[in-house]
This record gives sequence, structure tokens and C-alpha cells, in this order.
Amino acid sequence: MSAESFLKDFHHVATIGATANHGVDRQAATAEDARTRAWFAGFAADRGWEVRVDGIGNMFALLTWRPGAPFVLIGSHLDSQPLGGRFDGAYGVIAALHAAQRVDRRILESGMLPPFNLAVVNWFNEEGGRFAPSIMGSSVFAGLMDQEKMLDVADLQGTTVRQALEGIGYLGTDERPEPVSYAEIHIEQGRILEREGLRLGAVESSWYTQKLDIEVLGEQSHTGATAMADRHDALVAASKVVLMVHDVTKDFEEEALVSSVGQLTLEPNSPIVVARRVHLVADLRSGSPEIVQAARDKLLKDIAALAKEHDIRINVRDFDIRPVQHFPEAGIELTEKVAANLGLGVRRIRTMAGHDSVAMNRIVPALMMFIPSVDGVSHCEREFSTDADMVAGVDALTEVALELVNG
Ligand code: HGY
Ligand code: MN
Ligand code: MN
Ligand code: MN
Repeated sequence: MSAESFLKDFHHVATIGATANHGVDRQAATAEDARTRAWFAGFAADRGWEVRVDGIGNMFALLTWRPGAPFVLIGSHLDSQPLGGRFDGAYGVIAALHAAQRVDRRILESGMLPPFNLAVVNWFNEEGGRFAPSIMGSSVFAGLMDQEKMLDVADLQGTTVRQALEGIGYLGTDERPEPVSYAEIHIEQGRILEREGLRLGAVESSWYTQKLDIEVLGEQSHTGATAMADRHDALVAASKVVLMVHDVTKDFEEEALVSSVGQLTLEPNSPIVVARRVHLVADLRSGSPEIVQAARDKLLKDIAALAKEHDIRINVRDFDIRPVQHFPEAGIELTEKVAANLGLGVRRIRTMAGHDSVAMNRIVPALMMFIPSVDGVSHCEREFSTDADMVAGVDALTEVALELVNG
């Protein structure tokens, strides 16, 4: 499998759900997601690889050299954020398909059957933009989230995961391949590799992350006829909460804590009605769980005082809590060895973004590699990585996968 055929496939998939500004909008279990799933299944079928879909919509393409043996899983996710980037997730899936093809060729040429089989995985709903929480498919696979509960999660329009997956024909019942290890390649989504002129990142740990689900309940009234003293405006209070979530980072060392509110919905959302309800989600992340806990506790205290001051109700619920993950040293050293063999500058790196590898590392040894992101931007249409860096990453993943299947 040549670099050109990988690039042709990548740039083709990037046209599925393409947006006007060179991004993609392929949210979990939408028609656009279904089109990339069909492409994934076609790629596998063309090569005679068995395709399986499990009970939460995860897709697997199986290369079974040794029936009954467990599988090295390599892959990522094809779903995107709304108005997201072309590279986040999709790069890792297409790289894994091409790496698997190369590994298959090398094994057949060697005439030696490896102890483990190989499966390429497209995880369901890694992004969590439509259905919260994120990293859903791999977390169910790893037994960290309950499948039936996740199937009942609804989007803002009230459509459940179950209905959406049934709607696109990807609510499967297939048996999951038994995993022995996991490897994923992904864009860095930060600017460290670019700044240091390096080609590969060996991910050694992830951040502690959690979200706050916040509901602000005021009183609906007329924006004209209601006296100011009589208003219980949920949006005024919610706006102060948004600023609190941003400002709490200033209580800690620079960049020690990152936090934002990225999602806010309003009821009834009419120009001449004082809002009765605002729902917002805050995302808190830090290398230190203690910092996140301290920030969360301060926010809960300040929000309680705000509710009293405005004589309204504000409900806060913790969710999508992810502890710091350390990746096995053996996988990091394998990445460093492969990088050296390929002549690629490499360094160890921590991820602030969540990934499927963070879920998989809870059940099998996981290995994660990054390629550089131009300007370090992601979760936006401007997200970009170069063809050369993507191709180098496929080379690295191929070597890693070959080592892992050979045990
Ligand atoms: O949670 C994350 O950071 C990922 O992009 N879903
Ligand atoms: Mn991703
Ligand atoms: Mn993402
Ligand atoms: Mn009126």
C-alpha cells in the first residue's frame, strides 16, 4: 500500500460531510457518519476482511491469520465535532486500515503466522458533540460505561443513541474481537511537535478531565412588560456562570487548569421572552486531579451563592470524569525505537485531549502516537496536518502493529 493510495483515501473521506471552510461535520450516527462507515466497510470487504458491528455501533475489520487467537486492535474514530476538522480521528482510522494492509502483506510474504490477529476499529461517538459523554464506544467496549444506559442517551432533539444507530443501520449484535493490546495514531491537537520540529509524539500520559452539567432555572416573562425588579432571568445568571468557569483558572498557575463552557442551550430562546432555563456544560482539565477538584468545589460554592443572590435554582452534576492515565513504558519505548528506525524526530508527550486509547488502556496495554498539528489547532475547520507527516505516521503505525501482532 503506497503513500499515494493512503493520501487518496484520506482526501476522499475528508470530502464526506465536508463543510464550506474545508472542515467536516460528521457527528455520531448522522447520515454523514453512515457514509464514512460504508466507506470503511467497503475498504475491508474489498480485501476480504470480516466486518463486525457491536451493540454500541463500534465497527471492526478483522484480519484473522490464526483462528481463535486474540486481536491487536488499531484504530480511532470517524465521527467529528460539529464544524470540526478533517484530521481528528479520521486520520487514525485510515492510517490503521493502510497499516493493516501492509502488515497483512508482510506476514504473507514472511510465511510465518503471528501469535495474534489484527483488527482495525472505528469507535462510535468518540467526540461526544451530539451524544454526551465523549469516548462512548470505546468506554462501553472497555466496560467503563454501561451499554444499555448509553443507548438511552438522547441528543438535544430527543433522539436516542439506539434510535440514531438503528436509523443508520449500525446497531449491531456482533461479538467483539478479544483484545490483547491497542495502538492509535492521532493528530497532536497542540503545538509542541511543530514548535520543536519533531515528527512523532510518544504519548506517556493523559490529563484528569471532568465535566459539569449545569441547569439554571429562572422564570419566563415578557421582556417588555415585566418590571426589572420582577425578573428572574436565567440567562443573566448563566452568563455569570460562564465567566466563573473561565476565571477559576486564574486561581492556579498559568495553564495548570484549562476550562471552558462550550455548549449552552436556552429555553424558550425568543427575542421578547426572559429565559426560564439555560443548560450549559463546563469542561475542566488538569494534569493534577487535586486542581480540578479544588476548582470544581470553588465553582459549586460560588454558583450556590449566585443562585441565592438571583433567587433562582441552579443544579450542578459532575459527569464524564476521567482519571489521569499513564501508558505502559514498553509501548512508549516501541514508538521511540520505530521512530529511530524511520529517522523521525520523536519525544514523549502528554495529551490534554481525551482519546479512545485512554479507555482502552484501562483493559489492555495501549500505545498512542501523535503527528504534528499545524498551528496546534483542532476541533475547528482550520485543523491541518501535512501529507508528509501523515504518511510518516502510517509508516510508524505499520511497524508498531507488526511488532504487536508478533507478540
Ligand atoms: O474529549 C476529548 O478531548 C476528545 O476530543 N473527544
Ligand atoms: Mn480524536
Ligand atoms: Mn476530538
Ligand atoms: Mn405579546
